[in-house]
Amino acid sequence: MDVNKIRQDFYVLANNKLAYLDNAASTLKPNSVIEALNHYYRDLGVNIHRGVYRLSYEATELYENARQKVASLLNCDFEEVIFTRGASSALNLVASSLGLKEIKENDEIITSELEHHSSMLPWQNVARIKKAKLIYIPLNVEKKITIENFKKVLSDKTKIVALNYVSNAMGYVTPIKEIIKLAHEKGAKVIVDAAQAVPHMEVDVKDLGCDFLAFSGHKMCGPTGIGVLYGKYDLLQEMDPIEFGGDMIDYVELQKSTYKDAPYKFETGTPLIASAIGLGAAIDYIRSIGYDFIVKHEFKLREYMLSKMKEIPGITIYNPTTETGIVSFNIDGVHPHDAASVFDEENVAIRAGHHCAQPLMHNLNQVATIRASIYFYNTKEDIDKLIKAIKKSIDFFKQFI
Ligand code: C6P
Repeated sequence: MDVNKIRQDFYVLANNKLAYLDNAASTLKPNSVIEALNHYYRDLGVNIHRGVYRLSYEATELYENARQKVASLLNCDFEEVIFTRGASSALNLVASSLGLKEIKENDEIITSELEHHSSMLPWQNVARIKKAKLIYIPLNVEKKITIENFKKVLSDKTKIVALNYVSNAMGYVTPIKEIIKLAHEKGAKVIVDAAQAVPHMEVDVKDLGCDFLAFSGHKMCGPTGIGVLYGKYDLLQEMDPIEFGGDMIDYVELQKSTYKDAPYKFETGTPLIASAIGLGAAIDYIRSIGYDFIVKHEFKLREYMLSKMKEIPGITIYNPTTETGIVSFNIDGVHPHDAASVFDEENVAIRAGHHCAQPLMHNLNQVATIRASIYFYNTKEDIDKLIKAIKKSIDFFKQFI
């Protein structure tokens, strides 16, 4: 794989000197995805499932083909793929439907301080409403989730385990397969937030055995406004919809109605047609690159980035043992937002902030960090620009410290 050739597929990379290192927030979109969106809007532009004419048939086919592409990516059945607005909506759907129905007073829900708010807050809400207990796995000294610590909080009262597969703030990979096995032995259901996993590594839901798994399209070369909830079919069938209206019904009477089977009972109203089609194109694109290449390339760049960073005195790296392409750090004495402004002058895009993981920031004793996150189209030159920007920030701000 020639990364310089890959970069030509991305307008921003082909036409700009930007070192784009904010891929955990959102990735750039290749031309093929933009063309898929254009095709729908330009050549079709109609609604699906309802129209008895060719354009509508064609749009319906593209939309449902995208679902099939997701199913084949995750190794699940077509009916187990629900399109949502993003990972957040997907995670909220499980909590609002299954959570509010099944959780009882004093039941226990396990999550972690390493979660993105979207994996934690829906269960905080369920726990509050149902008077259940939200239990946090103690993080180890590196701030990782370990099996040993998971076992300390797992009990016969555990009904739900809601955890990330890859932490968006630290880049750690949760030992999720083993956790799922242990949770199932207690009869608990496991919801995996895979928003930072699916874009970067092969994820096989049958192999993991998870009950639910969520991710977003825009973090894997797809459009914004599309995400996926995978759920085991039997569980989805038992769950109630959380939105009611068009397209999700079987038969409507004045006082009661029946709904379609999963996944359609969860996709109310005109669905995210263009975005789903765009996600299908993104999956094709990522598969043409291949996860083998993505994993190897990101590993090489991460090692390079960490080795260069470690040579710079005056920076603190919070996750020196990161297992993916995410590195969180701070320049001693410099607010991350100030550093980010200097980086921007150097044409380096990173994220500075709490990364929607405020409890983790409290745990780190920080209000915010600088986060550099890589993807398969990044190069050593991007990392060199980052290192130069870090050195420039240190030079510039030392007069104020
Ligand atoms: N993290 C980040 O910069 P949405 O916003 O619904 O597409 O994805 C939410 C989400 C859920 N889980 C994880 C692990 C995530 O990383 C994200 C999104 C972005 O880290 C935006 S806050």
